[in-house]
Amino acid sequence: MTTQNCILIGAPMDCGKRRTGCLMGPDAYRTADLAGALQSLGHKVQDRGNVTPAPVDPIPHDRLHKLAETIAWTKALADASEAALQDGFPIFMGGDHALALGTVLGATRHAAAQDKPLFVLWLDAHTDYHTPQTTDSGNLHGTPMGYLAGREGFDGFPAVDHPVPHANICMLGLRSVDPAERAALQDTDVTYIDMRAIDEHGIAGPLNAFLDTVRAADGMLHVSLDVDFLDPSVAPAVGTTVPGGATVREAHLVMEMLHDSGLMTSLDLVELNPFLDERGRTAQLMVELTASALGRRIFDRPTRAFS
Ligand code: Z70
Ligand code: MN
Ligand code: MN
Ligand code: MN
Repeated sequence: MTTQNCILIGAPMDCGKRRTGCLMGPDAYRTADLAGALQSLGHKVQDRGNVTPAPVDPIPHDRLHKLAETIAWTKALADASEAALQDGFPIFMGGDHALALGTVLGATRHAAAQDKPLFVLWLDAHTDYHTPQTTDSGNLHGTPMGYLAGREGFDGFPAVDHPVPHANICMLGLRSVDPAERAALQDTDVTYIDMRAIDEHGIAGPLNAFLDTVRAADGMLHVSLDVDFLDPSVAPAVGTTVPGGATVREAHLVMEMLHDSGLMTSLDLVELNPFLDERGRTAQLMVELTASALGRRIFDRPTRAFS
């Protein structure tokens, strides 16, 4: 890959769900030396520090958890994202998945200004396709895909002037989908590659088909990597563990394919809860996956064909 101007942005957002700890994520990535891993691949790396949202008066709500805080983060992160995309390749060190409300909103603005279509690859056990009305948990980290696709009901949030078309969204790794999300997604042309599809077809074929559509449209590609995409046996540091996740090898393959495609333009690392980690292993794995996405490979030339 060409040398990237990697821009690390800390997003210690912890209000998207009730269990706290994701606010320590950016420090864990810095401790695991994400910057050094990218520099060793020849990239320029700039750490812009952490985003700080504007102070808010809490909005009491009978169902939604920390609505005002989430809105303030969304605004601040959208601005940081849009600005960073003008300067290089942003990597958002979360923070819970509600941060994608803002990071992807910024990407929709940047892509619109460039007159390019935006695509989103959602690597997650969950679809995160709720609206504030459909969520049972009241946890807004379960809503960013709904918001970004232009679903109604996000009162108080910034307007999504350029929603991501459903056909431009690929969700990979799904194995925990709430009934309301399932019903709403059923009639869209979102590409979903659930664990059954991965078991039947492998991960490479379906992902390549999506990347082909991004390439054909000359699109920008935002990738949002939730720790719970991975199997909890290899990535325990997450509040919502769901068995049956991606293996280390599947996850590296996805990242290597993203690198080789040359299509990825921004990346979220979300839901790492260092309080739940075992000797930093999840943070370390996330750093290694990011390195694969930025060009680390086992050998520089492909293995000779066996047939
Ligand atoms: C569930 C909800 C969720 C992430 C859990 C879970 C959502 N659908 N998202 N972990 N990243 O509460 O809405
Ligand atoms: Mn998620
Ligand atoms: Mn516009
Ligand atoms: Mn998830």
